[in-house]
Amino acid sequence: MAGLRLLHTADVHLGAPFGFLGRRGREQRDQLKATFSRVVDLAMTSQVDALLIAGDLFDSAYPQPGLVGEVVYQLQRLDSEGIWTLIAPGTHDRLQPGGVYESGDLSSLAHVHIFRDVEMTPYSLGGLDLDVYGMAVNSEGKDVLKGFRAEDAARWRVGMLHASFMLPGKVERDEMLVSAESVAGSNLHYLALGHWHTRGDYSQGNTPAFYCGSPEPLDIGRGEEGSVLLVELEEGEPARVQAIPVGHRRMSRLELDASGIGSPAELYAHLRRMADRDLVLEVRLKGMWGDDWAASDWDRLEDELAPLFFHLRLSISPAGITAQDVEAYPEKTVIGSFIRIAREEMELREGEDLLVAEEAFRLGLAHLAGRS
Ligand SMILES: [Mn+2]
Repeated sequence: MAGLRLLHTADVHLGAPFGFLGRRGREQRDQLKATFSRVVDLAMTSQVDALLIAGDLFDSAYPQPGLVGEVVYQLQRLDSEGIWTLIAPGTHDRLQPGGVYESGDLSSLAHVHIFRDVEMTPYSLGGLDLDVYGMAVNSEGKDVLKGFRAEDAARWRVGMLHASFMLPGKVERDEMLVSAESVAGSNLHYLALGHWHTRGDYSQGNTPAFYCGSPEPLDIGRGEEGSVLLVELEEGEPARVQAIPVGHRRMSRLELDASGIGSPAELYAHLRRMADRDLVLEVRLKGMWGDDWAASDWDRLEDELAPLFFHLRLSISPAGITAQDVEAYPEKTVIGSFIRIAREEMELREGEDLLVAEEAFRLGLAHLAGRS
């Protein structure tokens, strides 16, 4: 009996705004399209039977018509080769009246199927002796595979879900959940998961279950490369699941303790060595105490280094202000009192507000230290 080859992707987030990248957001939006095109290339060169997209292909249920046109073009390339594309609407591109999955642009292609039911529903690909089970996101917050068992009718049984994997004590609530127990009892040969943007193996019992991660990084994290999964199923053999890197950029957060670095010149050298025009780097500095650091011109450092990266952001971590640092500047001094007030402010803020407070703190501290 012939085996089955699948390419598994999810969380492409086409059209994502990338506001945190400032003027480079548009370039990263274009990169997502280029990376998706690479995924389609890979589906063709790897001669897969089907491309599985386990949710959040688009960043929104109402993407720009031009973007939908690009995706129709890409899926046409697969369609003309007889390669199937199976799509589960996700949380970002959820099924909505008049939304992208109702307009018909995508589903007019012969080899494209969109799962529109809000419970696991099989779609049979007769020529491949394959049943694919999938669903659109519902918001019941329950284990969506509870009691589910794929029927033995077809030779191959594959599932697609955009859901969080339940980890007792850690992950227990989300719109869609799936439990270890229900995955183990699903009778599927492979479960393609989406929703978490980092690749991971969540196989249970005899059921291989994987998050493929985003093909192109979306958020600043540990600098993982974007990838897709090539899944090969053969009669009587365990599934072969192989990560294939397709991402172009990396996004990384770095915490640096200035006291360990030594001096501003050494900090410059440290960051200079990391220069990479495809790297988004957020550096959080802490422990910059002493005159050397207080007098350094952070804006100039950032301006000097930024062109060597795709995007660079330097910020002072409020967590870096230790009790000891505060001790170094007694409360009755201007700096000491400023640090105490600023720290209280930063504790009350989060997100963009926190970044603004951190910037004010950084400038204020440099200013005061420069005068002392
Ligand atoms: Mn997502």
